[in-house]
Amino acid sequence: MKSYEVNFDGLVGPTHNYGGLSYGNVASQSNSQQSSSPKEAALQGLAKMKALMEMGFQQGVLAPQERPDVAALRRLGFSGTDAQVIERAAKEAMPLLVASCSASSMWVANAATVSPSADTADGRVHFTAANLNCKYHRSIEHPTTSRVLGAMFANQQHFAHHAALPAVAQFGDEGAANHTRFCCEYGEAGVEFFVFGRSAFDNRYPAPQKYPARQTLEASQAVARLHGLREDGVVYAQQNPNVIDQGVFHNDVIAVGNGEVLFYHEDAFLETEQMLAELESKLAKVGGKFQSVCVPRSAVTVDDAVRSYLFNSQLLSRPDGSMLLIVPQECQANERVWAYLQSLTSSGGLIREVKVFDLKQSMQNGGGPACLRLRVALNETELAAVNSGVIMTPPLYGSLTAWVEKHYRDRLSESDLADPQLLLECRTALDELTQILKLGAVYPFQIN
Ligand code: SUG
Repeated sequence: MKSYEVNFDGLVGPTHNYGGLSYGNVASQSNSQQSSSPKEAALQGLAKMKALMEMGFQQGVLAPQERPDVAALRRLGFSGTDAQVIERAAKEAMPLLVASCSASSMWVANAATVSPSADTADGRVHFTAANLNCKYHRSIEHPTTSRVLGAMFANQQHFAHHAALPAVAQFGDEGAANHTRFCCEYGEAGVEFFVFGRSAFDNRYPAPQKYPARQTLEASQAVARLHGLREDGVVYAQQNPNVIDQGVFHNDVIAVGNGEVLFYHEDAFLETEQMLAELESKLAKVGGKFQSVCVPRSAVTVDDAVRSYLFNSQLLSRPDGSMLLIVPQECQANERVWAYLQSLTSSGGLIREVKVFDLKQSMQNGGGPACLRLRVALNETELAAVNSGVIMTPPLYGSLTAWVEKHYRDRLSESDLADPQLLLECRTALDELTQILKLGAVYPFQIN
């Protein structure tokens, strides 16, 4: 049976702004308080989805969330009408209003961890929504994420959904941003590669000194258990704590994998040799030949990687078996990174082509091409069971761009977040969106 990797991209929400909310994420910190363009951000994301669809890849879309999250503000003690809740939060605790307005759900690589049916004990595709417990503004995403994923992958014969792990730092889980899968064909059993930043219960694993390690070993192990993965089908590796301290807040800022290939930076992991050997032997057991492409620090420094987001690229398989790398334009702007990419594609290896995209609005908050997509490997039968409303087509692209043009503001700055009108605009837009994407009622304002 045919199988595919379907990329579901997060649609940028109408409140996209630069809140400076993510300590440890260099771009988020350095662009704090700048004014944003939600409209441009959403159109940039849609342009990437359209381009991939036109290149022949399976492309889907994942809906944004209701923001400001008034219910979250109410849980923090703000009361009155929705407008009063927003006004009071703006007056008394602006950082909490800013957090409740973040459009961070656009980075859907963090929405969930997904295991394809060929890897799981019950033969279904498993999803575990990420608790995103490290940052308050992200920790409020998972209830709606679960409802949206449930509406997209509703068929229980093929899809199994797990609630987010316990909401404590010991089970800090950032979803697919620290998860990669190696395989021969997407529909065949593969090896799932979980990268963690620290252990919550075992102090033999070193932790970073400066910035938080968001993903714990124990969270990754829990996800593997929930999904019913074989021991032989899982490899765990620790991220190098020194690179976390240099701004590599997720593994997908320093490594990306696809098919039988891992593309990574020399400094990305601890115990790299052992890890590569385990990946090679486990992939061999399912008939695969593991290949790794290591980018040496002499060619590209960790700082270059953090600034350019070279590794936050999408590594995609072309029909002839070669691979294509989708990179943000910041890679072209960095001389060393661009020179490296030229040498990589002309070296005769598997990665033959690089395509550049302008995702500046998202990049300024630390979200590159790979952050914006959730990969779901599906066979033909499973793909047919996905809610067809979320699969990208030329007419859907047309409807979504018209919807963005109609509802989104050109500019947004911090003071605009205090305007209760923004909530009404967001709800009006999302109500229409759930009809366009055929999602049914998924948002708090549609349910309560
Ligand atoms: O969690 N930025 C996100 C970026 C997530 C990128 N995802 C992956 N690497 N997979 C984060 O740090 C910034 C929001 C702000 O500051 O307004 C933010 O949440």
